[in-house]
Amino acid sequence: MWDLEISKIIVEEFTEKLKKSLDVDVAIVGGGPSALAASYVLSKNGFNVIIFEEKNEPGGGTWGGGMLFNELVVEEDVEWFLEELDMKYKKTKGFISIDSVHFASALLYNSTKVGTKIFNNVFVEDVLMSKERINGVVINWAPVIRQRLHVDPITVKAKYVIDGTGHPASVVNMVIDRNLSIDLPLGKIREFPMNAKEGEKFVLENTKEILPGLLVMGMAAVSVGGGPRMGPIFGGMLKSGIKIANIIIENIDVEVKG
Ligand code: 48F
Repeated sequence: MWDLEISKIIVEEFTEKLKKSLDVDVAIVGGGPSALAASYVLSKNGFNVIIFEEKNEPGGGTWGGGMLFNELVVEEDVEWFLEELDMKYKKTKGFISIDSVHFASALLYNSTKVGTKIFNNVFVEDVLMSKERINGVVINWAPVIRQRLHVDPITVKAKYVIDGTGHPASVVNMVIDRNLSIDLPLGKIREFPMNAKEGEKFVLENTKEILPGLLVMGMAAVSVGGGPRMGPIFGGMLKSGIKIANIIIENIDVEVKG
């Protein structure tokens, strides 16, 4: 009976995928452009990478371009990355312009093609931590959280957790809520008004490991560092993801205990 077979395939394959994802090298929270760039580089280099995205559609703030004009801009120095991902784009006025739907889908396609597993509709509600470091994340179905159902989560162990949650820097906020002191330059998570040129520089400078096992990238790095937002220019997001991937590639030999 087809209907039964179809259901069995879905349940068995998903279970298999989730089982393999319970103990990983890198868990990324949020499925925006920085996450997709980071996961592409990490997976391509043989790391076991998962992304948890609370929405049905991963891609974060890419799909709508600027004010729903579905076109976005990157700097010319990321052209090599667009080429590597086989994207179509146009050089204009010293920048590169790309259809935002094409950009989002190319990132998603390439990241998953090299092995990243994306779990959509999954909300990261907490972190796993020992005295020494952040050891993973605590997950639940996003609809469970939205409906405020009284259902316990499950945990995922990871050598590194990356906060790729964009403007709210949700993971860093969770850690602060747990009373762990993080050295925030402004003493709190804060973003400044739009300034594309400064913001693009700032995001890269503030992309780093902020606690053992916890790294920040993309807009989360800007909010944590206290810098200006930059709107619909996305080169900094790609470069931030690539930078965080390279930081991890150079340090991955950590032993995760607990
Ligand atoms: O905000 P977002 O696109 O992250 P990003 O990679 O890129 C920022 C740009 O889109 C844009 C910008 C560029 O100039 O300013 O804003 O920093 O994507 C973040 C994703 O994280 C998800 C959220 O739904 C979004 O898709 N997210 C946030 N908190 C959680 C989460 C959570 N606790 N669990 C799972 N997903």
